[in-house]
Amino acid sequence: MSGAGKSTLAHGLKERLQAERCTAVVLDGDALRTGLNAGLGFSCEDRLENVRRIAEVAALFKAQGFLVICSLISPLNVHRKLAREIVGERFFEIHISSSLACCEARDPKGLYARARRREIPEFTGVSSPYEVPASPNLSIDTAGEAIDTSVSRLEAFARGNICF
Ligand code: GGZ
Repeated sequence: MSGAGKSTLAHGLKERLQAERCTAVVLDGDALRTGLNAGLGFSCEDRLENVRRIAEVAALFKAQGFLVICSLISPLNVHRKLAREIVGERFFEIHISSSLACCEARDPKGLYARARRREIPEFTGVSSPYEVPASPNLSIDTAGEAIDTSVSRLEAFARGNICF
């Protein structure tokens, strides 16, 4: 969810991998919403289109040998299923599993406060659903550990599952 630490961990992992000469790229949902996905909102349909576009871009990068790290909420099982279908083999789902209470306490951009005041509609975890992944390939609770530790676990996962 928003504030769980997706972007921080994605960029942390990318830096570690690049130090090992692995060509990694981050596709961040929030960042892409300012350009490629500007114009999409947060309805279920728009989120599906957001995920679809990012998965298509990921597939293009993957086909050219990049390790692609996608950091986006993709809140419903149907969103993750679509992404998996588009990307194909070597798709790994990583759940950044911070609780709503923890994300809301962090609230780095003040979005939860605005969502509670109903200034932002369809806010994930507040007024729009989040389905916890049933069987992610890896789960990391960012409330319980330091950023560096989480990045190390991601790096170990990448080393164990992806050749680079
Ligand atoms: C969820 C929202 C919303 C609503 C703006 N719901 O903490 P952030 O700021 O950087 O991450 C959130 C980001 C979510 O975009 P995604 O493309 O990852 O979402 S999805 O995969 O569901 O399509 C948050 C900000 O956008 N944001 N409004 N209503 N997050």
